[in-house]
Amino acid sequence: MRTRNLFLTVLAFILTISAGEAQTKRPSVTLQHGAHRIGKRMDADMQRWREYGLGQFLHWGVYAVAGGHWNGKYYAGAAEWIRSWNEMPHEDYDNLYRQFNPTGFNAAQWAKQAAEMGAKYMIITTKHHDGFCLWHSKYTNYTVARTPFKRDIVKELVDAYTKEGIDVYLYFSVIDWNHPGYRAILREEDREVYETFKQFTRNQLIELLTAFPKVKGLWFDGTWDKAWVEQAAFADALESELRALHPGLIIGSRFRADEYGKRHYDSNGDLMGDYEQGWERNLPESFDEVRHNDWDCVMTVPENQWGYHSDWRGYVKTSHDLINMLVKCVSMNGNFVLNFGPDGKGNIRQEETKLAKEIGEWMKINGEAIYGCSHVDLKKQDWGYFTRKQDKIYMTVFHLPVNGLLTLETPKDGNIPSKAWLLSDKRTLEIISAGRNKNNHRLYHIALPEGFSPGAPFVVVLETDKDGQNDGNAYQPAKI
Ligand code: FHN
Repeated sequence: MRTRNLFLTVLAFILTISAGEAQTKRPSVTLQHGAHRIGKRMDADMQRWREYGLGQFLHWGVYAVAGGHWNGKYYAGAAEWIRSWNEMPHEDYDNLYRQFNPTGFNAAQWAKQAAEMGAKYMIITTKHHDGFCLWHSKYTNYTVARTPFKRDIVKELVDAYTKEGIDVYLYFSVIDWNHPGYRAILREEDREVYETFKQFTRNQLIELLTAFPKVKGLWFDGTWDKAWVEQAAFADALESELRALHPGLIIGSRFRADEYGKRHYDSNGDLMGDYEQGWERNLPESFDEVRHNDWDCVMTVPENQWGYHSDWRGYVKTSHDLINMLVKCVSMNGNFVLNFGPDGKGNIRQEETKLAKEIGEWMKINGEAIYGCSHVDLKKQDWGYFTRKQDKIYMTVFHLPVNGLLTLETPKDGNIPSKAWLLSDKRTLEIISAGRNKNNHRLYHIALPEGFSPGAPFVVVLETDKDGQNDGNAYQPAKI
């Protein structure tokens, strides 16, 4: 009897332990159309993507002709959505292409401006939700070929940006308000016509990759409709087909859902696609939020305008705001993609040109702290952000402390700073050892030159030394 009791106790103990383990384990659902890789994609193409730091987004289409107004009325939504506004009859919108004649368009000039801003990649809206194609698609008549302008804009942009050394990615909206088979929700009677839409989508994607073999990836949008989310098997097969057609192709997490309708992260919590594509006009607050994945953040200059709106209202970001976001992204292993919405004549608006110039000037001096840089496992400080490249740590400062001291904290066995200087003019900065905190982390102050007040974000470079064990400091707990 005692043996039996002992056996039951041991069994209960084992069951308790296993139940506890099961609770902490990741969910494990058998998926056919979930993530096909766990963890980061590590090939050379993806490494190149990871090192971009800064990109440019271009939203351009026939909506730029309307510029956020119709019949003298102001549209408060995002300009590229104006077709969905009650004040704009669909028929009017669908005829806008007849007025699309951007004679000021000069792809080489746009590419030069982007290069001077410091962008390493560009994403162009080949087709937004309205279905209008900026390339000569043979699968629809609703393309630039039928406008007075006629020229293949995607081709000109791919050539010009590639020539400037900027990698090109193609934005493609799965939502297509112009295709007769497009549906947001599928009723039984729509299934047949929706098949034509699926084939059309596949044809266009294959067409794009075949026509523009130099592009590096596809940037999908408009994939949230229930009708599309239900196409897990089709979209998964299509993604594989596109990858096979275009080796090295980079696709983010916004293309397809798994068979349970989960988007971006599958039902097991694994990222679907090569990087997380969920940060739009919004940045993660902490590194934990990005779960160690690659990711990008796409950002508008005003609050929410992607396509050209002639009348920006509300707060318009400054170059310092945007540089802050850029550095914050890179400090958490993300790329920052700044949007431009050229007007209906093919001109980039003055406000955007000014920002591009200011960002470019900053990047010329400080780009070393951005390109090829990644997250640093150091406690975030109030003055700004850390980034790292090989043996160098960069401190990009946005908030200058009144005492002129930039504090940093290194873990118990971490490297210690051995040399610090200003990136802009190489002036050496004093490193003051400031003891340890209650976690036994070492504290240091980097002393800025007397009266230093650059009026713009600036970068301090740090070299570190592993041999910091005998700095003579030890934390002495206070008696309280
Ligand atoms: O609806 C679009 C919007 O117009 C714009 O293209 C952005 C860019 O990421 N994407 C969609 C909203 O998520």
